[in-house]
Amino acid sequence: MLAIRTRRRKAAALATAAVLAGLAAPSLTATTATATTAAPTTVTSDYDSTYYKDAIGKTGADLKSSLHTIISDQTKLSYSAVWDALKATDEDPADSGNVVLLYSGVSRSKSLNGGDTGDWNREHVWAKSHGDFGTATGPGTDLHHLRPSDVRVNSDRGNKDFDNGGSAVDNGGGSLTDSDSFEPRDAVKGDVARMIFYMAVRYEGGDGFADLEVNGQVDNGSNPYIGKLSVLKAWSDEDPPDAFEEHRNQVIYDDYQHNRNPFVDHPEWVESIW
Ligand SMILES: [Ca+2]
Ligand SMILES: [Ca+2]
Ligand SMILES: [Ca+2]
Repeated sequence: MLAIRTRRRKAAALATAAVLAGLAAPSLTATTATATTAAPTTVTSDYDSTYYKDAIGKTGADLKSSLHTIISDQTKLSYSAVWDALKATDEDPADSGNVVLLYSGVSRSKSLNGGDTGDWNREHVWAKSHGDFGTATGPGTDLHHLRPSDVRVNSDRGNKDFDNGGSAVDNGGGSLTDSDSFEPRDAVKGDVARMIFYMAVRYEGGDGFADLEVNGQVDNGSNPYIGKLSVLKAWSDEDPPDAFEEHRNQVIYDDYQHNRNPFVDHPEWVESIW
């Protein structure tokens, strides 16, 4: 998988270099006689001709609708099964006995899952009160937005929306918070944004759950919305997917839910839809 990822990166880098140099992509000059300008920079994933084939070429609402259909075909976990799944998806690459905690960045023993101070627990990045989906099998057990978090830091985040600003969270790894919002540390800002965007596409009012959507506010309370859209888009740009985020997407796809977060594979789709 690492080799595949590397190839993809190299291909993307070459395509970008070609565009920067003002060169048309070779495939365009070879197959399209009327091409007179360089192709826009495109992102490719290993799943474009298979998993994403019905979405490729679409934009905006059509893209969102197509992705919803694709990613809704999934296996669903019970809330108790989430514990062991997170031990796999968020394993510390440097220590297989540990998981990496989302907001603090701390590496902590997998065996310290629980509810006491010093434990890690199951953080719902899309706060479960925003749409009131709880921990029933469904959005409340969807691994694509569940992450190990320090119990106290999880409590400090609570059900706040996301925005820039505030004061430092205790042992929060650089995360900030104020009365109405939470700002995760820089290294996971994009991860958080892409988890939120996944949830907005995956949950469209079916399955007996609310239609989750992103909006421009920070005081959403129990409404099925999370903000702040402009900030989440900026975070996605500033913190593109890295090996850890891509690996957890792959583990969820291969071993658990068998669906993918499209925004980890195609971060540019955020801008197309929102
Ligand atoms: Ca605020
Ligand atoms: Ca990141
Ligand atoms: Ca939705």
